[in-house]
Amino acid sequence: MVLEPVPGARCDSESYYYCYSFDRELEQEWTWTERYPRQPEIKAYLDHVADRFDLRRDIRFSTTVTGARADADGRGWTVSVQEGTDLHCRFLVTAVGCLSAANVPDLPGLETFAGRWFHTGRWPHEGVDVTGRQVGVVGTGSTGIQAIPVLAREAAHLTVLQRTPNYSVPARNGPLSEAESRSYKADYADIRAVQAASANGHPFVVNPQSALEVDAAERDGVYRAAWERGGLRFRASYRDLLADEEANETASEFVRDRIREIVRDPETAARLLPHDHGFATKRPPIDTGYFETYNRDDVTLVDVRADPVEAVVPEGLRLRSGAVHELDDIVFATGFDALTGPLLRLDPTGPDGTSLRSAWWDGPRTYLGLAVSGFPNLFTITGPFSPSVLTNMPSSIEQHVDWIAGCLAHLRATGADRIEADPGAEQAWGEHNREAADATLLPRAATSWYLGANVPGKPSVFMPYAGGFARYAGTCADVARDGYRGFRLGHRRAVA
Ligand code: NA7
Repeated sequence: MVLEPVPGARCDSESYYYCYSFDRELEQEWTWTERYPRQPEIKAYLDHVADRFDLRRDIRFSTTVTGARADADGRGWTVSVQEGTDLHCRFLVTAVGCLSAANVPDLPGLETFAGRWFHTGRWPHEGVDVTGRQVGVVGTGSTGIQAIPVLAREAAHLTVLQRTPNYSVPARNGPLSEAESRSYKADYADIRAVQAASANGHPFVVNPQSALEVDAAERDGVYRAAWERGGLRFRASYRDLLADEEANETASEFVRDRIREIVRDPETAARLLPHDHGFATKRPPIDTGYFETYNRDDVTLVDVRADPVEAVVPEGLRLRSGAVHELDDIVFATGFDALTGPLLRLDPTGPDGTSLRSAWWDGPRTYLGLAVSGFPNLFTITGPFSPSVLTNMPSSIEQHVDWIAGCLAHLRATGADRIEADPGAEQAWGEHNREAADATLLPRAATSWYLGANVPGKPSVFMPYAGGFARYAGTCADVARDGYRGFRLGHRRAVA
């Protein structure tokens, strides 16, 4: 069977809120078919939105931006594209995504591999057939965990090369009934209000209790119910799961117990037990039959923390010990150069000739994750130090788009043609980010891509804003209300 798109890939927010909220009619007319849809359904939705709001006439498709440089007076940008001539604009808004720069391990010998290799972030549009093949998967993050059960069913044999054992909670995916669709459509006003007031842009309330203020039996009941319900809501079982190590350990151990229960071979189960970080301190995956897959005879789990992948050889992957895993196909589910990667690959240049890459040599600096000092008239949707990947992404994207649109309207109304983040405001925002992250357990997960740890040589900086979505959106609104506090606005002087 041709696996298209990426095997098993689903969004991990539920469909009824992994969508736009700006139009009440749009909410009512679109009906999702599954709790967690596949890429083709999400694409069909986006096509529908593009047509419904007549957006295509403003989009140039199949256009690769190769660079952007600010005008010397900081009042405009020249954007270079691979196809055609340069473009000029007054304001440049990047929407390059947080997880779009594929992280392919820099392994010697990749070009000598006799089989096929793929990165999940660059899966061929026409799909891939792995029927009857020896397949290796490198990586057990959200993507690997979703792909592994599907690849195992199709391949002759699947070898999973795991560096860091991960937690996962069942997604409990399934079709949405007519009654469920009617119910969420009827409740949209309330759903959106809960999302707006939440820490993560999800429409559920975090249990205000501490995991430590109830006895073990009650806690077990709460976790079991959350496990059965499935999805990211498990994380909302208690308010302190991401703030207190002891509280977190109760959830971590609950998931470890489920792994011990599901996986029949005790050695494999032991290898799958997460031990170096707490539940949800790295991005928490949700899955469909992930741990169960290790009960198959045609699946092998290899620990590449103890014995790392050292090279690609024509026959497959060679580990440091010299062991070679013979493979027909290698699937790198090795994640992304997150948050900063897509912006640094664009590498805009400011009015004084400074590139973003040199300005961020030791890590990102932004004001609100929306703007960068030294780069006037540039806005970065879901940039570093905004809540972005810690939230339901559509919520964060809409909040940024609305804020930027409001800012542009303000500039136009007041005759300003230049806006730049103040370096002092940017520095204070960076410090606030560090404090917000340090108030949680999130920076303690040493191998987290939130910290850039998955990309060799990347500066270790906790990149998403951990202070919560509602609080962040409130701050952005206050900044605008205070006349764009922390920004320098410029008006073109009248020519005498
Ligand atoms: P992730 O979550 O970054 O996972 C990547 C996985 O690949 C993770 O298990 C890594 O281990 C592993 N990895 C990366 N490089 C290597 C090398 N060189 N050798 C062995 N293993 C390696 O990416 P995903 O695509 O799964 O998910 C990204 C996000 O997309 C997801 O969270 C959703 O928000 C959507 P590590 O843990 O670093 O030891």
